[in-house]
Amino acid sequence: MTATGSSRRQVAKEVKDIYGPFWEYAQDVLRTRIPNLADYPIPEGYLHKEAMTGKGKRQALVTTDSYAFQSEKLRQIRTAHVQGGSALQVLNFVMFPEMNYDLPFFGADLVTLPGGHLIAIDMQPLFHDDAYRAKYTEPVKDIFERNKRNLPWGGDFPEEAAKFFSPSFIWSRPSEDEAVETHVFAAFKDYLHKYLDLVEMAEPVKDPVRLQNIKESQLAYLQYRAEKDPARGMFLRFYGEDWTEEYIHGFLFDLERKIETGEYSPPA
Ligand code: DBV
Repeated sequence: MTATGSSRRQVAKEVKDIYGPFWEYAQDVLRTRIPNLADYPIPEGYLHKEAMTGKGKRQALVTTDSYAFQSEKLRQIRTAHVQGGSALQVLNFVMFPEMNYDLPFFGADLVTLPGGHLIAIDMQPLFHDDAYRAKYTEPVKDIFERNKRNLPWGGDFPEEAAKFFSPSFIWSRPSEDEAVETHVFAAFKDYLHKYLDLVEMAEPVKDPVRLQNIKESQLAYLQYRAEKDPARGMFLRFYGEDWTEEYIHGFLFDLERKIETGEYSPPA
């Protein structure tokens, strides 16, 4: 059911779009720092989605907007921006490297719920050996040390997900909006620029064994995230099962599907 003009305008006026400035900033940086940045196809019906949720005073419009780009070294750069009033704001921004690079994934999961904010920002490693850590975790150490001072560790964390995060993982649950607008935004900018530095320096991998290892590690990450997406429950409530499963497997974590359909074959 689509909201009438007046109630949509009324809802929008009352609610702060806390992560809009993050995505505005990121788009500017992507456009200025990535050569030949191109649009990435977003499936029909997934660019913008909305639904009314809740009853009476708690009724709210929940919109989900999707954005996606691609470049020579980044197979998919995509964002889901969910806005559901003051009780729910989400920016999930992930960059997936091409399979002939051993680059980590850039992952930012910025979530605002009634109970407060949940922040996960990381360069998620493909491998956990010393050589890989020296290449992709060491360079992040300084910005990690600097930003974690203002963003204390977020506590409880799904054990099974730990292998997908690096030692420089920013995981925090700030309670004040002000901390998000200042400290989280600062960390977001630092990690975005550092990641694009690593992308700029990355050389294509030629060794067939290493290429196979990269493929297996990328697919393991994508499969985990598609299977255990913490937002699945939320999307199911708002938009139903068909839309949700297609959004997760056909856009948010689409590698397996793209390989199956032959739309993507790892660069030789
Ligand atoms: N998380 C996503 C996508 C989202 C999203 C695509 C577009 O991967 C939102 C939406 N994350 C989201 C929401 C919550 C979380 C929680 C709405 C809150 C769920 C709730 O409490 O109801 C990092 N995101 C989390 C959590 C972690 C992450 C650790 C808390 C634990 C949890 O609820 O599972 N990033 C996220 C994650 C991995 C990752 C789980 C796993 C590898 O890379």
